[in-house]
Amino acid sequence: MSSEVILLLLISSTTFVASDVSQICGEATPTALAEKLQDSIDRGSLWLEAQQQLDGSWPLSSTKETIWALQMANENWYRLEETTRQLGVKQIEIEILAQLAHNNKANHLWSGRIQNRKLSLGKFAYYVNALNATCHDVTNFYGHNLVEMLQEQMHLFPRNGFNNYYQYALAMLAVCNSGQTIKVRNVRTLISGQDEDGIIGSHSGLPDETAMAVMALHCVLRSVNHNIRTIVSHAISDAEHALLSWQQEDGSFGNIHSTALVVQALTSSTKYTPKQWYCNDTMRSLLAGQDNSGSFGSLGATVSVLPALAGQHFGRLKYLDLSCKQNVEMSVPSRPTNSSITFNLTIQDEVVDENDPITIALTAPQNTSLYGFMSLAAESDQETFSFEFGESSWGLFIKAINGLYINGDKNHYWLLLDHTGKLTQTGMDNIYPEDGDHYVWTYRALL
Ligand code: B12
Repeated sequence: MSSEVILLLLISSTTFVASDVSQICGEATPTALAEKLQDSIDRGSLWLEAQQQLDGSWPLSSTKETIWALQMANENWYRLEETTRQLGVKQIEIEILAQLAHNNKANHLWSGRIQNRKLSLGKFAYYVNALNATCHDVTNFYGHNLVEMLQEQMHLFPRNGFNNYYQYALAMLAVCNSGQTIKVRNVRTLISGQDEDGIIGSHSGLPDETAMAVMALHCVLRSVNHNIRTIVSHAISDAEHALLSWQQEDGSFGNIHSTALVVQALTSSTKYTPKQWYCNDTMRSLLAGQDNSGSFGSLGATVSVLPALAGQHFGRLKYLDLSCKQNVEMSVPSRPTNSSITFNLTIQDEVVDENDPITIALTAPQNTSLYGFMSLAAESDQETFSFEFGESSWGLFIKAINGLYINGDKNHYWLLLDHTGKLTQTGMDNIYPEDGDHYVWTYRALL
């Protein structure tokens, strides 16, 4: 049998049951748009499934996020009981059980330091949400009450590895989505991150944290008592207002990751109708980010976009009809060709600026990623340049350069700037420098 025939058989045997998107932007949703959305969800889901590795996991330790997204975008994804899907879900069970076995005491489960391999509370929240979405009882998961474990640790916010409101909101969503009552003090903590403009948290002017927080607050709204409900409603209203101020001419809310999250947040809004936030345009801007393979540019982006296209949001898990009754290499660091290019990389420390910035000229074949350049430089002269990194669904994340480590307790991080001094939109493995370019790694204290 030819490989094309096998591929065709595989595709036609894979079924998705996407949410009904015919009215995703209300009654004014054009039929043609709804059809495109449907097609896009199917292609994106197929692409995500194609990234699954032989052992059932997804690359970049992203199995939990991917399964959560697939389940959100395709109700009954898990119930369809295809072996590979079952294997993926088993993989998250194994990963979390391995962590629990590693240290049976909840207090020791969490990593205080990003450098070691223990689990951060934010990641733990992802697991709980993914398990929730795939019909597990997270209050009795092989005898462990995962929700209680999460709640016991939430008051430690902010701490290294659990220090932004995006993560805090994820934890609140995990508790809320499992149907448990969220503590008033947790709600207050999230709201305390809101400034007078309605923005929650801060990430270099992106709406991502605010959007995730809005979803968490919507989720808890029904279960909190009357006194705090008014406060939560106000916080949501201000945050949604702030989200709208990010909207661009084309309907997007910044880059595709931010847009996907804001769409999810506004989908949960009871105040703003889809028409008020130009939903048709926004959806079209998301669709424009999909390539022929079905991907939205990366695993992380595809995971955020699919639930948004399906009209779902992370706070809706507990209302989904989940019917619970019943090796692919990701980031290729370089794509070498014959001709070489050279560009400058500056490394500077804004925290202790006694040391002068250093600038090194890096040379590598054309179409080498910034990560590829840096790897070559480190290989050739470790004394001048070295770095360490970790991975996530977005790719590779810098943890140290020339021995200077990020410090979550102090909020000191390495950030990447382009030649105009602006933060780049992606990480080092997704940037392909051109001849004469100039990038800067800067060690900065964030507020
Ligand atoms: C908080 C945050 C940060 C914090 C992370 C530390 C902290 N205080 O927690 C800081 C400010 C340091 C940061 C830095 C950067 N970030 Co950031 N960040 C986020 C945000 C808002 C939430 C991440 C999170 O906590 N997730 C929840 C936890 C549970 O999941 P996690 O896998 O454990 O999360 C970790 C990784 O996401 C990692 N991380 C954060 N940013 C980035 C970026 C890249 C490229 C990688 C590989 C990893 C990574 O740090 C998280 C905490 O440990 C996301 C928004 C989003 N939509 O995901 C953007 C986001 C992931 N960041 C992004 C970007 C572009 C960056 C930078 C490259 C910006 C820059 N030019 O310097 C740098 C990374 C530089 C590096 N060191 O390699 C983009 C990635 C887009 C892409 N296509 O790659 C996102 C999606 C924002 C957006 N809408 O564009 N970020």
